[in-house]
Amino acid sequence: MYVHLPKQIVILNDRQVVKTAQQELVRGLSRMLGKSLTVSTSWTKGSAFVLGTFLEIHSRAPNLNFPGGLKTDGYWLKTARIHGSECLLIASNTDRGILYGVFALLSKIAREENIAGIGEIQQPFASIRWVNQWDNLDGSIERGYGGASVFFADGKVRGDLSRARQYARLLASVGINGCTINNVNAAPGVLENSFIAQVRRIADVFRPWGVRLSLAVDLSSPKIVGGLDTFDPLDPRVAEWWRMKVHEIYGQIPDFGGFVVKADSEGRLGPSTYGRTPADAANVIARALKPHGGIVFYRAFVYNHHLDWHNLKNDRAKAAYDNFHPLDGLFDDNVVIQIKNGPIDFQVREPVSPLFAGLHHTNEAIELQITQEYTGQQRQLCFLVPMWKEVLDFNMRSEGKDTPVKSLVAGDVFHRPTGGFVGVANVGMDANWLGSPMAMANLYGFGQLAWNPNLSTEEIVDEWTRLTFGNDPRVSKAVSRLQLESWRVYESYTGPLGVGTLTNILGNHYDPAPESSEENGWGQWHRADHEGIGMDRTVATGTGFIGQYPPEVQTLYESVDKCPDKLLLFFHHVPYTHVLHSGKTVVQHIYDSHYDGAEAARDFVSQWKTVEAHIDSARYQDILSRLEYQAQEAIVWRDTICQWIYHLSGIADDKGRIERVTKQNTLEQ
Ligand code: GCW
Repeated sequence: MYVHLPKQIVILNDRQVVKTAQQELVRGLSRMLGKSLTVSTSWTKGSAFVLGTFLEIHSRAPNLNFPGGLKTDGYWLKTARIHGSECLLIASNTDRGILYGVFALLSKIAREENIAGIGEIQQPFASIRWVNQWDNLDGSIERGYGGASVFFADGKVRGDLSRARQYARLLASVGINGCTINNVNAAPGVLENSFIAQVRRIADVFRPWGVRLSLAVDLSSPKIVGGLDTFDPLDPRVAEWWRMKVHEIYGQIPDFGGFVVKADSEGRLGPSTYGRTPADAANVIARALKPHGGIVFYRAFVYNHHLDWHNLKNDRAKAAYDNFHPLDGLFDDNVVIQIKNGPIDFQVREPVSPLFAGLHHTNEAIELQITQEYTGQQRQLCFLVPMWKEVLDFNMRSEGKDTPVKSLVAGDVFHRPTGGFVGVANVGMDANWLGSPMAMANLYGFGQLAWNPNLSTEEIVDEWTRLTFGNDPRVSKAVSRLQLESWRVYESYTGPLGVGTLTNILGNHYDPAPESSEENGWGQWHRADHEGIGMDRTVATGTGFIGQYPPEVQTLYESVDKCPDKLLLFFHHVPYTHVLHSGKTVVQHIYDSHYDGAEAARDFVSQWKTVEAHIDSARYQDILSRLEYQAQEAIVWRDTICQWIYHLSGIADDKGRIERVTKQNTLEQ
């Protein structure tokens, strides 16, 4: 199919990222098609791949009709006759866009797509497409399940940064243009002069891939690192300290991206120490970054983890909106409020954060979690793109208009200068980056959605599957099906009906331990007792959280009758005998859901076995043993949660399954 492809590449400049693009094209075509291409910087006659900016190509081919008004980093793949020969143009307004265009072309070839006569324009939905890594300087990664840090070891930047370089390549291949390399629970030491010189080496390996580096910083750094007696954001000495520090960083890293700030959260110091607001804190840093083009990502994950659990009106879900909505309009234009998708914390199912509709004069970015902290930690299969799609497509009806979350975060609705997507990736040194080969679909999917949230889940999973396992339809169908079912299945045997993930929140966030959520100040409450289950977050009788949404969304959630079953227990406390829209009682739904989920997890094993003859045995065995393990874990989950509910409610399972398990356990004791 690709016999007529050009045999030479013409690059119209020799800037670093374009050189990377050229090298990728040479490498990709040689490995996939066995073609060897010549490279030239001057455009003579003959058929060629032509890599350049619109301006550069225009100056050589003025008669071509160029697409206008493309967003930054958008690209054009175009077959055109130039100087009498057929050429394939890979053009963009930026060098990074040219690189993305090359990756897109290679992806098409890998998936055996017909590219004859191609004429395709792609452009990113938003300018911010970043990942965060929660890497500690000792080389460990908070909530990382794919091995040690690719950046740090023993308190220093690694000597060998080849994996960091490959990571930048991986990120660029899915359109990601920024990476925060250290944990948001930031070690102040990253801002020591000696450390910045080390970080510079990481920025140097990112640069050829168009990935900007940023750092998570501790707000008390002016005191701890700078030796001042304060870190009050309104103190001029503090402002000057940030200004000088930023100046120093840009001296080493001229394309530095900016800072991520976690403050007044989970024990981190913050502006509240001095009675100041997040806006005061964000702005002092933003002003230091502004002349250099840097951004501050200020996280909205600010909440009190010592909430009084006796008080039924207390609600952690309200914290982000309560803290940030009143400050709307007070943040500088190079501040972005980074908001987790849900109001609690990356649970298997949450409604969207109402804060997305609560900021009209402030930039925002959505924070999604690629690393599967509460969703099986890469030991269990949980493909998160379907969840993210639901979140991004959710229509907030802000001011009574169509305002899906994706458009709010991109800044389109309220005409903000910037905005977008941040994914907590936490890849590590493991050969497959995330610990499990199947989990990489989440990183791929995050990149694809950040570029174009209008892609369908099916398209994304099909592309990933074929790029990863090849084009055999028997394999791609089976893998896609597993991925597509996995979130629903994981939810059904862990925490259905919006109750939360029910993991051990005081420990590993993995094993089932529903009681760990209650009777402590963390606020991940489900309020299950002998009468009923769920958090009453209504305006009428509950915490009032629902009142933070725009009116039409309030109407949807406030009434127990309208509230969708999948989120019922997030918003309402109901008796176990409450009848769902499905016609089942809550308690029976819980039992059935856990049994069906465990059954479906077992079925994953049989589905996987169908591909045995069609993929390499190493990956086949690896994934097989993971799925077998998951099937066991699903039974542990099923029995733990069902027995817990049975003991609380005293209501028997219609199908008599729980009583049998309980009896059997009693006999065994
Ligand atoms: O859910 C919590 C995680 C913490 C994390 C925190 C956050 C980096 O359990 O490990 O800290 O979220 O997002 O800041």
